[in-house]
Amino acid sequence: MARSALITGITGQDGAYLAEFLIKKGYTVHGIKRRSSLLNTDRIDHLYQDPHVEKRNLILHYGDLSDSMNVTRIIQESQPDEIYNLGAMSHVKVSFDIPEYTANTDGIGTLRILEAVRLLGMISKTRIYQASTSELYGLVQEIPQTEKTSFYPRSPYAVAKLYSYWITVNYREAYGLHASNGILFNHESPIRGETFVSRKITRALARIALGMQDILYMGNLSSRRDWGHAKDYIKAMYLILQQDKPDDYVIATGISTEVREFIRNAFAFIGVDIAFFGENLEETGVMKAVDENLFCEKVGEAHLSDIKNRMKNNPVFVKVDPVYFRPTEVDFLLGDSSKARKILGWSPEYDLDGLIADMVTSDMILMKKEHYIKEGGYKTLNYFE
Ligand code: NAP
Ligand code: G4F
Repeated sequence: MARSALITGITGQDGAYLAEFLIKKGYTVHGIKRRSSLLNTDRIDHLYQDPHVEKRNLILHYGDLSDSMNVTRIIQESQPDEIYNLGAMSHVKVSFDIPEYTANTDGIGTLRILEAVRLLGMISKTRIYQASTSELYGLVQEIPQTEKTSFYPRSPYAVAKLYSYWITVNYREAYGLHASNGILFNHESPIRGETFVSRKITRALARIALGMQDILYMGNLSSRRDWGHAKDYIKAMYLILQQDKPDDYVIATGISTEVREFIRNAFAFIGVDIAFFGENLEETGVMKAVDENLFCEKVGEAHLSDIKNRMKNNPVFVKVDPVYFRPTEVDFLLGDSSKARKILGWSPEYDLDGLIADMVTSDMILMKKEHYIKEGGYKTLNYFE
């Protein structure tokens, strides 16, 4: 019989990639989606099947991690072999604005799943993956961070995730549940939420190159992250649940990069050389030169004269706005995923340049479509040849 999985957070970045991956492996995938006033299934629409198809491999249930009865009923009805608990209010900065909601969803939500599996008598049937995070390391106590590094969370989000981490470990030890934590470092993709820093940069880059935006306002340019590609990271989630023994694993690339450097590398991909001047709130990013051939290849010849004029007359395109600062920041993350590489046989296929290329290429296509609609058609630009 086909294996079945339940994914909370299926409408999010990781949920969408994981659902596609598991369906390709022959799984029947159940997903929890929240009711919202607008459709929120963009990322999984390509996987959708008519409810009248006899044997569907993707089944969506309305639900919410804050609702115990709902969570319990969905687990009972779907009888999953594997649960991937990816649902969360996942934005660190926003968690300072809605700390109680974040604790309820990202902390107690995990307990609701574990307890449902226990009370439904599914301990020997169902394996659980908990989406833990490098944010747990916060004010880092060791470099690089491993499974043994002490945690020091620095946001309501991270504190809620700390509860989830330990309650997962506790249910494993107390009741023998096959429950594991993946301690995943930052991972991004073309379908990353638009307010996370990587996507904010690649989206703004495309808009600036097309003349649709002047300034990219940023927060802390000096923080460093260990960035990977979500497509690689969801494979690790799957591998973790295929192990005979449940355990906790760090998933990371082992390379840490400054936000400032991410911006520089992204602009280099379209042939624009940039530099940063000034300090703190006065820091600015400035366009210095353009590789015309590369710019024409990645953006289009139609926009070359505009970017050259922009560079001559008004080269500042990054400014700092303190509204994006966090009350307590995580300055530096660098993961050591030796254990996962050895035991799971996992390693990432994408490096940072590959990730940036994927994201910028995708946002360039999306923004060209927006620009095309705004400009009223093909009159001047042949975008889709
Ligand atoms: P994401 O794109 O923000 O997706 C979060 C998902 O959770 C969405 O489907 C969202 O639904 C759902 N959700 C939010 N609140 C919920 C609630 N109360 N009940 C049920 N579902 C709810 O996040 P992601 O980047 O895919 O990350 C997946 C998981 O990994 C999250 O738990 C995140 O905290 C964790 N994580 C992420 C990273 C990373 O770098 N991406 C690293 C480590 C850990 P809507 O679509 O309706 O909003
Ligand atoms: O992209 P971010 O918002 O990601 P953050 O805070 O690292 O959290 C993400 O990764 C975690 C794993 O470590 C996940 F658990 C979590 O769910 C989420 O997916 O910010 C990255 C860095 C921060 O230091 C932030 O202060 O970029 C800095 N930054 C600078 N300017 C900015 C901005 N972040 C955002 N979102 N927007 C800015 O304008």
